[in-house]
Amino acid sequence: MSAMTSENETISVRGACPHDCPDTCATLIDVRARDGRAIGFRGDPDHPVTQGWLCAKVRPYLDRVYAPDRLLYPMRRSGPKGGGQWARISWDEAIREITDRWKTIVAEHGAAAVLPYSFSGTLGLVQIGVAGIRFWSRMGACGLQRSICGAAAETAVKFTLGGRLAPDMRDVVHSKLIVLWGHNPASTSPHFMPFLREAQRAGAYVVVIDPRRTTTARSADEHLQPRPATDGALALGLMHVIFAEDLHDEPWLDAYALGWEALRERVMAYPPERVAAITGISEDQIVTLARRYATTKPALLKTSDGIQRHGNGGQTVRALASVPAVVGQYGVRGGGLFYSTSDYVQWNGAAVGHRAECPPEPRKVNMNRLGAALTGEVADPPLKSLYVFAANPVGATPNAGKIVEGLKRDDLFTVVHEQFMTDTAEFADIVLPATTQLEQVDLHRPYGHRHLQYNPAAIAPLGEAKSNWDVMRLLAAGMGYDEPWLQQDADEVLHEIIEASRPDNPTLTGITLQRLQAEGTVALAIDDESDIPFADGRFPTPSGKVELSCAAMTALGLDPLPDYIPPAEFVAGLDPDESGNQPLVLITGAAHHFVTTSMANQPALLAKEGTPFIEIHPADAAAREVTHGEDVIVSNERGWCTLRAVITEDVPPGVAVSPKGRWASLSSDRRNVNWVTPDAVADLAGQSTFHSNLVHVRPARRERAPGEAEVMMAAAD
Ligand SMILES: Nc1nc2c(c(=O)[nH]1)N[C@H]1C(S)=C(S)[C@@H](COP(=O)(O)OP(=O)(O)OC[C@H]3O[C@@H](n4cnc5c(=O)[nH]c(N)nc54)[C@H](O)[C@@H]3O)O[C@H]1N2
Ligand SMILES: Nc1nc2c(c(=O)[nH]1)N[C@H]1C(S)=C(S)[C@@H](COP(=O)(O)OP(=O)(O)OC[C@H]3O[C@@H](n4cnc5c(=O)[nH]c(N)nc54)[C@H](O)[C@@H]3O)O[C@H]1N2
Ligand SMILES: [Mo]
Repeated sequence: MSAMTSENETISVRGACPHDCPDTCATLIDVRARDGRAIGFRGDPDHPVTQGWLCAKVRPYLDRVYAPDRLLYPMRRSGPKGGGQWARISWDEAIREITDRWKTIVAEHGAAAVLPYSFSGTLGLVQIGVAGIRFWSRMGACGLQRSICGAAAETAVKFTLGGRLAPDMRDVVHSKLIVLWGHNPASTSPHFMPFLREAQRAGAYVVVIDPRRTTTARSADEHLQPRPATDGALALGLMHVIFAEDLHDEPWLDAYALGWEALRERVMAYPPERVAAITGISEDQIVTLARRYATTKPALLKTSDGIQRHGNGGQTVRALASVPAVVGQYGVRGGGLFYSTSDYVQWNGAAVGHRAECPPEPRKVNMNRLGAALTGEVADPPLKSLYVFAANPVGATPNAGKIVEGLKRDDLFTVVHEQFMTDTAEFADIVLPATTQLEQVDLHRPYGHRHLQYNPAAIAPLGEAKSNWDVMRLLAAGMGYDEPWLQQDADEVLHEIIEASRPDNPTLTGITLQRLQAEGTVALAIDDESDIPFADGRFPTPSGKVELSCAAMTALGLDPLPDYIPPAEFVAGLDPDESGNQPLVLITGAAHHFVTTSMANQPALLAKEGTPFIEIHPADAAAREVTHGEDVIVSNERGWCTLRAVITEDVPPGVAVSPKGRWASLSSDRRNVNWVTPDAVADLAGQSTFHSNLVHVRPARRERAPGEAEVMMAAAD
């Protein structure tokens, strides 16, 4: 080997993309032997689903890892909260200061006054799963209801089918009809798209149901644009037609479903004319889709979480999950429901959390109500400390203006563990530097395919960055907790959980930590019989059947049958604006080049996404005298923000779209769209209601919004 080659000799390390996406790509990191620097970041071509290519947002990952603005050292605030003045401190000082403050708070108010807030910066078992439970349980800290994303859908699918089991995404090539319902995989699950294209080339018919003409919708055979939050009615209407025209599969329902006659009774109330009035979709389209769905087999219904972020989200997903049953499409290759694969492995809860060895959880705070919780809704004891990791609530959580108000409290002690100075980290008392996936160990269980993926640390931590779990170990020692399960290293944690989980998870047969370390990606042990979910006719529900009528819901005081109930925000309405315009419904789904607020500070990706914008229909723009490309004020009773108007027929009249994820600190008004999103909770599981959101839109030039003078002043200095 020449001197030149050995100078640049690299080793390739197999890893896993940690971000909140069903695809969980297998990655290859090329590390230069000479100095341990990562110089290449690629998809692993050996992965059967992700197949060696990365999405546009993760491809430039090394820009993120080596970004000049990475947080590398612990820092203490040295000016007013949010004032941007920091002093570097050591880890020892940071841990001592945090644990001293907590000891005082616990003594005065109890540990319930300390709220840990984490969500989806990483989806790893150690760095979010274990780091989100063990230390906090030991402390007896305030619990967090993790309901910002898909809680209602998860619960609805569990009630209906018994678990989140979905087909192999490659099996879509067997489908003859694919309904992508409130789901935009071209942006949010890009590795599904090549398989979808293959199905289309083989003649499959693709229907997209989404108020917005998304990238996914553009390549569909048919695009239906219901009014937001009316899909429950649409699903009930499809079932109405199917039953009325005797297209249902009665022998299948008799054998495998519970309560189908009661459901048939319920859908009587949803004839096409009523559903057309509710959804804005024509009777003809409803009837045609119902007939097509009932007669084109196999038919796959694929959905995700975007569709259920509104007041009726839980019942909407109950209705969606019922549709395949009515035509006997569960247990069929190429058919059924694709929601999530998360329950193919259920990690042993005792090994993950060690809860039985801890004090009981004193209470839970719904993460969607963070602002309210910090400003008085939670009392006795009030929240006195907030510890944020792997989350950016100011950027990503509804009613953000309230969160900022809470974070400004002088008597709130806030610690943020982050890779970057986010909108949330700005308000911290202490900021701790976090490793990226390249610098930490983890194990991933994807929600879109059936593999496990091990991720070793490919490079040393940058600066003094530490992983979530390593910080928990320091905090545990600082608090004086001496349980051995608070001091294991990441691999020891994984070994314990895998060994404890295998006896109850046939899918883990033959899977050990050692094998994961050696192979990186390991397919779950799924045999021919279990390959197609529910092919044996058994559902892991209490009755063993698809529960179209669900006794567990009755027991909780919920409607046991799916129904359509308009979200409370829509019923309450919003007064017309000063020109007499009715409010628009604002939906705020995924941006193509970010994962929520992650990556939304990377210059190359920001350049692709452009100025924060809002799409409105030409008719709505005309009525509000808004011209294409000008700034508008988007407002309601919660707050306001400034966005650039994009006038387009991609959205229907009455609906506006502004993708989530923008950083307030990178916006001209230091706000983002979450200054207007609702913190009300939905009909099931404390679900967020981002999309049942009424707003007014008016040109920024016309008049100042309330509070805008403040922004002009901020911009002037
Ligand atoms: N590029 C990218 N990928 C991501 C993310 C990201 O931010 N960016 N986020 C990740 C996360 S956290 C998640 S949970 C998943 C979500 O994955 P998806 O659910 O696919 O993504 P969303 O964009 O939230 O919602 C999908 C679609 O639902 C539509 N929608 C909204 N309300 C309604 C409604 O009432 N009815 C119907 N029919 N459609 C509606 C929106 O217009 C949107 O196009 O994506 C993950 N992947
Ligand atoms: N308007 C609107 N807002 C939404 C939604 C919507 O539909 N509309 N969707 C919601 C959904 S679906 C979700 S899932 C939530 C997601 O909301 P969050 O979970 O808050 O996710 P992000 O905004 O991506 O912020 C994650 C942060 O974690 C940091 N991070 C990454 N890895 C690590 C790590 O290993 N350790 C530590 N300590 N930090 C790390 C990243 O730098 C980033 O700042 O957003 C919600 N926000
Ligand atoms: Mo999410």
